Amino acid sequence: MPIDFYYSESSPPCWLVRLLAKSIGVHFNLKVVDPSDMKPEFQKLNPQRALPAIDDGGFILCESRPIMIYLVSTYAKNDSLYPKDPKKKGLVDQMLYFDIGQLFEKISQCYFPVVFEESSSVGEQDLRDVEYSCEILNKFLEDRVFAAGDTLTIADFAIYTTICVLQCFDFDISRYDNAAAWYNRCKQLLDKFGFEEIHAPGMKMFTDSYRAKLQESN
Ligand SMILES: N[C@@H](CCC(=O)N[C@@H](CS)C(=O)NCC(=O)O)C(=O)O
Repeated sequence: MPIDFYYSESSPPCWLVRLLAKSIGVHFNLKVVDPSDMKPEFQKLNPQRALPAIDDGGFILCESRPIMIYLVSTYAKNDSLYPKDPKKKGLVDQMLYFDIGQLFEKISQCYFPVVFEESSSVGEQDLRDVEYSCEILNKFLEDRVFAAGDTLTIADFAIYTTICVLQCFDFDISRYDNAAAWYNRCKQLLDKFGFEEIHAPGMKMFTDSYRAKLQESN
């Protein structure tokens, strides 16, 4: 039975789950939810009122990263994307937490008020926080091919999507050499699973909204 996937095109956490699902051959029954008009039926599924969420034969799961872990653990042919080995798994978890708690957090604090709210410029300190987060990512990637070591894992799907979001805001990632090289490696490997369909529409929306707001203020 296909898994119901509740999502919005404008939601980066939804992008990374869809990309991961495609890469392991999991088919989703797509259910569009408007984030600004969540119906009571959806709120029953997720009291946090946030996307994405899945319904796998009555098993409801929310939060993009745990959804990725569940999908790989249940449906992937092997554990390479989320290793069972405690040390390898620990490193993947570390990078997932770094992404959600630091990198994506600082990017959203800096730019989402411009994209989604009334702000028409980014704060200096907020931008410095994004740059600092990118410096940390760059250090993590110093001796690594992928986010958590030598092989592709779900941490790459998450952080790649976060950096895609950052690309919407004219942020120059090439200043961070390890991160830039890793981003290009991921792009080559991951985009074939559906970048045009999954990431591109939301990225265009972010880019257009950001540039329009900045222009308004000039
Ligand atoms: N940590 C959550 C974040 C989920 C989240 O914030 N989703 C946003 C869309 S990007 C949402 O549904 N917002 C609805 C709202 O704020 O009402 C995850 O990764 O799944």
